Amino acid sequence: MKKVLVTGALGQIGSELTLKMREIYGSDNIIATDIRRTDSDVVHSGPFEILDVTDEKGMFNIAKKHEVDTIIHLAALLSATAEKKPLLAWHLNMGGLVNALETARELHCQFFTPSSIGAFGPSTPKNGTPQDVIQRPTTMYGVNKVSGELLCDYYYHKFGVDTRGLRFPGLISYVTLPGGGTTDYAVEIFHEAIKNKRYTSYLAKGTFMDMMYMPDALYAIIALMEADASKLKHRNSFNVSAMSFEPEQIAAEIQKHIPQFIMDYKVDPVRQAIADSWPNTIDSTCAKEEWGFKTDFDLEKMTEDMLFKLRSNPLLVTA
Ligand code: AKB
Repeated sequence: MKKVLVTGALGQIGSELTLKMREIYGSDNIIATDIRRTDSDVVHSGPFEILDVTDEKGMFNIAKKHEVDTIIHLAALLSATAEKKPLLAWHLNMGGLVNALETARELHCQFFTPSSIGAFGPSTPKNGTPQDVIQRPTTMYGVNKVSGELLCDYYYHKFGVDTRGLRFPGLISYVTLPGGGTTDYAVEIFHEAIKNKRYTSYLAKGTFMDMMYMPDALYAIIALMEADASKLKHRNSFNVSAMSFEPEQIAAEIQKHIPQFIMDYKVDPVRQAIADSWPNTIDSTCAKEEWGFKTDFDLEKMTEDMLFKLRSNPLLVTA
């Protein structure tokens, strides 16, 4: 990765990954793109271009102009929004991906795009979900993610594009809020705990899902992209997880720091159905064995760090 194009650079992952990669590879070498421009560090700390990922020519032209050798394609709709707007999700998630893969093929770029625990479905084993296992998701997001994994493998086998991917769990971070995901509650709960000392969970008690703190996710993307290709038996996409919990457990962890914090429930049937179709815990063994995946944050350490970071930067707490 010498010169990298990032799509969706103002999103939850992009806003932190762009800055991390600018630290490592040099500011001028990370070309951030998004559909809008904001008054943000990503826009001000290095090259930034407006890009709608459904515009194939636009993407190709930006990649060619900056002579990139790597594309990190992050722009996508998340699960709950995709379920509300399935055709838009297909158009954006699959159209954007195929445009990014075509650009990578034509310009001989290395390629990364995230998959998700959403690529699994109700017929997948729920606990310790293996790397290679039945994937019959019942959501539009899941259909996009499985199709995306297959398409990336196809570009690798057919055209030799060096495609790599991770099946991310819910990502917890304090810089940029996720938007429209099923796992978003695990971020919202921190903001509400600090502001109002209470939170209403839209997922029911006992709903376990995999999660990961953003610093571990950034490390995982960079480590996978830097990994020796000859060691990779898998490519698209590796199971990666750092923790699995249900709403009661994260609330209890927050209560250790904010004893007055209380949580109640008002279940949203759409997001509950999506969560119920996903695994409780996935198995990251292949990622550990093939490229040394590791994590630093468990539920306890992540909670402590999230509360510390949000309390010391009140502007980051949502109004
Ligand atoms: C979502 O909830 O849609 C995402 C994901 C797990 O892919 N956070």
